[in-house]
Amino acid sequence: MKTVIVILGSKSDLHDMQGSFDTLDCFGVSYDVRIISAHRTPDAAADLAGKAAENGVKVLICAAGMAAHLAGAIAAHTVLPVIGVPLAAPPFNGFDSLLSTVQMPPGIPVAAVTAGPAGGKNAALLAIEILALSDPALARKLLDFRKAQTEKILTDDSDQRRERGN
Ligand code: RP5
Repeated sequence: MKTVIVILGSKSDLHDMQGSFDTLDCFGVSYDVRIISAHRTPDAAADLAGKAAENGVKVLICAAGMAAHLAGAIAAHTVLPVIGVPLAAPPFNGFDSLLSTVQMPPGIPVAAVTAGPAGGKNAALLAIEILALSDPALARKLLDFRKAQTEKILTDDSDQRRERGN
């Protein structure tokens, strides 16, 4: 078992979560991907979450759309940090999954990130930040990432100003 598990409510969520996989790969963080549904495979969800800590998992990322109870259902069975990614699906395009993910009752927290594919990337970064609390090499990679991100925006700004002549 790896330090991070990315759980998807459906195979149809794989594409939206590519940014999560790419980011974890980029930082060299090992992870497993599972397709487990809070509603359609509730026993598997409880089993995975209940055994995660003893299996060495440190953070769980849960991505789901519609009535997105996956992150909450996983959080109910573990005290490990759970990050929820609300994905967009018709007809409410993610507003439904946002509320289902973020509106946890007091006592069972879920760290809900951005709705949609950007949430996949942010969930991975948040998981990496949690792991970096006890991993100085990973913390340095995060600082390098932030620096490169800042430099890219500054370069984009100077490039576009030069192209526009201002
Ligand atoms: C959710 O329902 C899944 O996470 C997915 O976003 C949505 C639709 O699932 P499928 O019908 O594509 O399996 O549980």
